[in-house]
Amino acid sequence: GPKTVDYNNMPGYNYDEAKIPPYELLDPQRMADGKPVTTPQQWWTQRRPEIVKLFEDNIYGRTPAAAEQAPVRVESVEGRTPALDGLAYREQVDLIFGPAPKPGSHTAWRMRVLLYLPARATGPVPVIFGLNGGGNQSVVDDPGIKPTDIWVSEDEQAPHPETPGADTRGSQSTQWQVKTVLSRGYGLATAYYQDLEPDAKDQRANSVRALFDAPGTVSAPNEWGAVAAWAWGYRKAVAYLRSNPAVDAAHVAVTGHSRLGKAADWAAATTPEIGALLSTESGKGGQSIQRRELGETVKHLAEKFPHWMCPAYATWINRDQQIPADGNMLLSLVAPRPLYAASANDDRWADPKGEFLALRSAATTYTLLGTSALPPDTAMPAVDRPIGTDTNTAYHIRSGKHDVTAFDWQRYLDFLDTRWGAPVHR
Ligand code: GTR
Repeated sequence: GPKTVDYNNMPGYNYDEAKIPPYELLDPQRMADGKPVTTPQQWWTQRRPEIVKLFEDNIYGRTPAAAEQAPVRVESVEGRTPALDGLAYREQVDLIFGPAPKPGSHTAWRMRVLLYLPARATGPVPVIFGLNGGGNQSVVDDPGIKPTDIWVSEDEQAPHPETPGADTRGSQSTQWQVKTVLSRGYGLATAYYQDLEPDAKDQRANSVRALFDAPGTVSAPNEWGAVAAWAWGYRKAVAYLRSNPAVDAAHVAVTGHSRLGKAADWAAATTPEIGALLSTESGKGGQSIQRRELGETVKHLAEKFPHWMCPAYATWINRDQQIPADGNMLLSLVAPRPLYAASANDDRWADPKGEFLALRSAATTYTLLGTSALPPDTAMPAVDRPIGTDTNTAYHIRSGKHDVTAFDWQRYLDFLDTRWGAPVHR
């Protein structure tokens, strides 16, 4: 069977704060030429584009213009249908990206979006969108969900598509808290991440990436990887949601956990239409500080998941302290939009302190842009004590393991209530 890996006790990795090799935290407010950023105008026109390019060239790769401009066909799978014992309406659509599926490729070039809207809504509602890792049917036990095939593999190798079994219905309902979200007046939308790209190396042919190949882009140092493809999926889903009259287009938030947190982070960083980011334990290669050598390393990410990042990412193996684009810069790209970064205490692999330091550093950009943020001298909070929730930069470290829980969701919803105003419903 599949071997279990205990990421919090990996031999050969550092988990000791005292043993972190010296590093310098990158400064979101200092240009590559050393000049300080002092005005919002400088941020928007110079420093921000510079940071985006650093991420394109070193971390996630560049999403081809053809992919950004690609027309998406929306095909209804199910129109508005009462669901969840009167709590919600359910809608399901396919976003079609390409022509007919390639014979034998098992991919359909489409992403199936499941949308729940609160039945008590009196008008367009704020919606939270996140890619899921278990198939749409896993987020809540609802026999009306029409899942796509899920890609299954042992040890993340050679996956094949399989129709999800009945036992997977609602199997991730704790991680998604669909009913809580709906009862608080928010809509919840999700799609299966492997609709976009199967999460294993050498699956490029089955990825949406294969739809947008152009001469010179494949295997270029800055070729986009799977995380960028998933982020692109976030962007396309959000564009669809914002076109849906039941959705309050100014208030669409995204969320993601772990590897999908990395995708949500990059999506929010590069998509101004995304109204808020709720980032759960996206760790190294996401909201954590890669320069801090604690827990996961560049080497692990680049070698275990060679399909996630751009080819140039591997050039930073064993040079974590020199990586030119880091989690604090990633989160700074979300400014001035509401941002909640969440860690878990028993998630040493992701380096919770690094996640906190990244959020705190990103907060300086919020301040530059004139919006409320955590002060730079803020200390790491105690476990289960959210901070910054009355500003646009919130953080907590929850007790427990690498996961998404009811605690995380309740804090996210409280935060959105404060930032956007609680949704009005009957
Ligand atoms: C791990 C990986 C982490 C994180 C995690 C997850 O194997 O090392 O970076 O992405 O998977 O997605 O749960």
